[in-house]
Amino acid sequence: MEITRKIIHVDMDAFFAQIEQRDNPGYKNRPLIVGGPLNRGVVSTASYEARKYGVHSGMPLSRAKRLCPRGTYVPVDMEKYLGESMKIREIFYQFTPLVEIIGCDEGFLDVTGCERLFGNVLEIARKIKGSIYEKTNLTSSAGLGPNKFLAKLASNMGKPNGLTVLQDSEKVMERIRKLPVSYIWGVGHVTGRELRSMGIETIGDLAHTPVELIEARFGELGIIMHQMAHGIDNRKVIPNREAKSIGREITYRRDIDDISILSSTLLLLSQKIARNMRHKGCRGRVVTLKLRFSDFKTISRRMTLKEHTYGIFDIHRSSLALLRSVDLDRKKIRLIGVSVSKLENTFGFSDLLDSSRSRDESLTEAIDIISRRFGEGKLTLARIIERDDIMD
Ligand code: TTP
Ligand code: MG
Repeated sequence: MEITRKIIHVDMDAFFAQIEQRDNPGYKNRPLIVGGPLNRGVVSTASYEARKYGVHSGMPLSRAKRLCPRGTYVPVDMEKYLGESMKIREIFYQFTPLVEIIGCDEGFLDVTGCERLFGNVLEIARKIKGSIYEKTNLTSSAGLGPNKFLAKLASNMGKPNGLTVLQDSEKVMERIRKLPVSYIWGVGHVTGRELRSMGIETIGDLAHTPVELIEARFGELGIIMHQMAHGIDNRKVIPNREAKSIGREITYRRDIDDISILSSTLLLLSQKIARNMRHKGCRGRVVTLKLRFSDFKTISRRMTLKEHTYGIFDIHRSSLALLRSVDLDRKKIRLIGVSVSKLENTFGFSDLLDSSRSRDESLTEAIDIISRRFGEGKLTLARIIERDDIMD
């Protein structure tokens, strides 16, 4: 019998804004907008008081000022937020090593089996929230669920300062079916609009639509979305601290000797790895290329870079150089893989600290944002071709 997992998701409330409100009593209970120089004129976040005016993260500051002219506007003070972020992380690790940190203010904890040590899951979540408040004077929201999707949905539902449980599978569907479909992971503006054009407005609508219809329209992602609408999500909590390397590999449907296809594949793999590294908040310094030939002989080649990176083109350039160093004469390739190791944790801040970011990394971020907005697979680098030759 499979054990039901116990996952807790914790996310700080209006993180940057709450810190500023804590440190400046005059900002308390007032619309406060944090953004500015470092973030090139966009809102980083807004206090819940400011959100009532329609102000949200990512919005141009000029627009925020029109919506909320009487709000207080303060610049980003990353150093300060980083310090608070570290304290929160340390608290997570007091409960379990199975912590997956996302960005600067949230994390998943797999506390399956921790009950004997710390009390039941609800008790653990309360303790985490309590410790965070005690150490930082900041409120957070926690969600409990049998998987990552439901845990994150739960923490979102209770914001701010909430503690929401979506553990009992019989009651879960009742609680989530009326929520807009945008609450499903991976459903952004474009997918949301397409779903609505199919008459699917809520999670319940999606759950009741035959999976074949969703798959026909959205492919693999459709199947995953449909499962989530049923409260199913099999992704594991992947502890950041344990990741030694991040890699991807691809087996071709037919063996390949065309260098341009191999190079394009490396670019595709580099894109996926770069995105994964960015999400995990880490950079790496060693790039390894793995090749399996048609006779199943497998080799690997590695190189150390001058600096740590999560940039697509750094990874691509290095893996391509490694490929060129291999004698491919009359050989065909069956499998190609790239991995990046010697990882260092940037604690998810590399995307926020402009000064620590190389141009390649900025490009990685831009591609990442665009891909998310337009949907995975729809928009990809022009040089990623021959997708039909590729089998994951
Ligand atoms: P979030 O957790 O997405 O937002 P939040 O903590 O401000 O508010 P919520 O209560 O809804 O969780 O992001 C955490 C911090 O990351 C946020 O305070 C500021 C920063 N951030 C940006 O700088 N730009 C962005 O586009 C987003 C979404 C967040
Ligand atoms: Mg938050």
